[in-house]
Amino acid sequence: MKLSSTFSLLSAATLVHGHGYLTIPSSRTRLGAEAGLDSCPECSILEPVSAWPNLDIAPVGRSGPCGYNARVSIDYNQPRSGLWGNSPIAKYQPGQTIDVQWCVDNNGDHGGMFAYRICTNQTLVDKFLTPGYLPTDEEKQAAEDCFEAGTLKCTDVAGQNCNYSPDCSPGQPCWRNDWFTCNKFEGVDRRGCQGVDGAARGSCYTSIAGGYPVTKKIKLPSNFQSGHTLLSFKWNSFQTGQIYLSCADIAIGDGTTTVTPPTSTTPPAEACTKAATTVAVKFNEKATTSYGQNIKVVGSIAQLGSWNPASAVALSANGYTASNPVWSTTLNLAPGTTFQYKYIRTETNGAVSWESDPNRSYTVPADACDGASVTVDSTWR
Ligand SMILES: [Cu+2]
Repeated sequence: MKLSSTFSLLSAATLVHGHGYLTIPSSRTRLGAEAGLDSCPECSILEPVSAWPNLDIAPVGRSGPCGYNARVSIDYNQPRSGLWGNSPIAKYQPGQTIDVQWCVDNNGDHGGMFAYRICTNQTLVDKFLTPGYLPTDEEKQAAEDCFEAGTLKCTDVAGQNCNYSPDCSPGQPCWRNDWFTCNKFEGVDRRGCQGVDGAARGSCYTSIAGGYPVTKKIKLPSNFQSGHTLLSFKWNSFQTGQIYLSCADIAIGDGTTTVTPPTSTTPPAEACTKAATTVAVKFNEKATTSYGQNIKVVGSIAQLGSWNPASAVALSANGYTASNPVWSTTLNLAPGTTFQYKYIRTETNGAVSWESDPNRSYTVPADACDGASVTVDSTWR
């Protein structure tokens, strides 16, 4: 039986649910399908919502940044032991440009725009990495807001063609090319999202009518590292009031705090004539203080008072000026020592104020040569 194109599109929207999910890197949704748990990986839908023309006004609700599949009752915001969310499935470097791909089903190519996002607030992301823990709707929304703030712009990739949506008009909120766009929804040639790659039907897996891959490049943040974080994918439908979300567990860098070493610790071309037994670690903390206040450093190792403010190491204000209010001290620490620390501010009456969370952390260079020194600069927070 031959249906009019309008009728068949409406059927797709109302009778068949779902139509896109992140495939490269492997999303939790893809892993759910490969494990045989999720019979329709393209069916994680946030609906009904306002998906167009404003791309980021819809509350994310139960779907969260990783998606909820109501058809099979799987919440991808919660790790599942042995299957997803327990460890990164891909490891990248900060600032690396990578290929990403999602898959759109032939029956549900609703056109529209899509984005890839990184949330650099590890505390928010950790809610989605905790075994056995299901994030609350409030935690899902807080993370979603963070992911939206961390949209990886199409325009960040040199040479990538970043167009405006042919289904959006100048002046509308969707008129932006930091997001990626599908082709024209009702285009006669290479239409919709499937037209972006123009690949053959079935080139990627969907359960309903065969999938078409949609491939782009994104540039990961250069100033963020995490041993385990999430890449979230979001597709806003043009045709229907639907948003599709999925996410992948990835690593960016080695997850340690990066501190720029001064030139004196630049790795030597040849081995040291003598390895260091201690390294002079200079702590510079910019903190504007008033008369009677002092800055100290306290941390997890004995040399830093084992977190006891009474045993904290006092910094000197010898280099302090109004334009550069720096407090300093130098400690000789063993190579390879790892510790956490914070600065505190003390008053003459003994009151102590701590810097805000999280704790700072540092590892003394393990392969330092004799006489090496390093400087750790920071600013009161
Ligand atoms: Cu649909």
